Amino acid sequence: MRARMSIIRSGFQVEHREVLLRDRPIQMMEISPKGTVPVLLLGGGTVIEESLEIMEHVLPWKLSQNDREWVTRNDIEFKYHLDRYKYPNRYEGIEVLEQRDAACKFIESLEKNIPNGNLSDAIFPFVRQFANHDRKWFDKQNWPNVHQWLAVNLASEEFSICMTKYSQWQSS
Ligand SMILES: N[C@@H](CCC(=O)N[C@@H](CS)C(=O)NCC(=O)O)C(=O)O
Repeated sequence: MRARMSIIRSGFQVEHREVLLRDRPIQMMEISPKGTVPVLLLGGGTVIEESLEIMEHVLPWKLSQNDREWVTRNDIEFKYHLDRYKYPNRYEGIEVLEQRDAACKFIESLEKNIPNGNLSDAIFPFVRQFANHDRKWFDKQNWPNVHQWLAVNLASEEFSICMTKYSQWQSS
């Protein structure tokens, strides 16, 4: 999502190949055996396999050190608890509400430091997942800044382009 957002914002030209993770094409596994998306293959043959690095490659400016620290906290701490909150059965000994409480620590930090610009793009897709998992509960929390920030991002034209559904790429 964050890679798509940065491609949309920058106008970086790509040949988009939509991949189904349950049916990964051999062409993808050859250039990126780790098998996760997104993957960006550059003209010179360089492969970029991390969404944040794709973002940094396609945007004409770099994220600041402070932005990178927020992204790291999102990707390591928040995503850890988000995955366990959403999919407790995939892990051993998970107490869902403990995971939700732990994830809230990150949301509470965001509430005091609402991200903007590209940092927002890197983080809001994860907060959207957290919100959607139990939207009624999320909407009742006292996070006015986060609620407004999320609503603005979800209503953006870039996000609606980002959500366009594509059919699976087929090699010809
Ligand atoms: N650190 C990677 C994580 C990528 C990632 O986990 N992508 C998910 C989809 S959003 C995936 O490909 N999962 C498939 C799998 O892990 O088998 C990044 O941000 O680029």
